[in-house]
Amino acid sequence: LGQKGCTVWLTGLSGSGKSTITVELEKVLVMNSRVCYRLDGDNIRMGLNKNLGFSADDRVENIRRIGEVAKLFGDLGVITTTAFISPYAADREICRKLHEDAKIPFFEVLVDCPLSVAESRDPKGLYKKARAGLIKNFTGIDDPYEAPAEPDVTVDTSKLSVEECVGEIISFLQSRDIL
Ligand code: GGZ
Repeated sequence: LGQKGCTVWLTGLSGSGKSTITVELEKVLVMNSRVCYRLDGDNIRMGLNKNLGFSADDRVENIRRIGEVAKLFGDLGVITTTAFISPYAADREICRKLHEDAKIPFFEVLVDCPLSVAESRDPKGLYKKARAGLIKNFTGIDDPYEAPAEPDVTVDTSKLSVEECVGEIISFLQSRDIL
């Protein structure tokens, strides 16, 4: 493609706003004539990873495969955005290392918001089910979320609009000469 690829890796709780942000971020990237691809539950957990659930082992494998796919796209010159909870810090570090070894920039974006806010959004009613014990190992309820200690970008979706969050990420990418 003659363009430099990179991976913009969003991490955050269910309902934090990762997917919404990547959809809008992608529009801005496309307007800037960049080739990009969005990885999210709809195209990964329904396809490549449809044999995986939400046990600790399955989440590790989910993230590992997503990291490998993002790296391949990056090799091709694509800006890949990912919207997965990716709750475990060690797995995100493995993905970062994978990219670094392949000389593809990897940026971690913490999509931050208090659990109470994510839970009040509850678009699919999953938090309610998790509180009722109908879903086990739900991130933030009875499964851990390990926020990155040093994210490249942090956007707080309880304070910023979607446009403002996207603006923060775009400014960051400009500061790194990606855009
Ligand atoms: C967390 C779960 C669970 C459990 C189903 N824990 O709001 P959603 O619905 O669309 O986002 C959540 C999505 C999380 O999938 P990821 O691939 O991002 O997770 S991970 O990175 O941890 O592998 C939620 C739904 O799947 N979901 N059960 N137990 N989220």
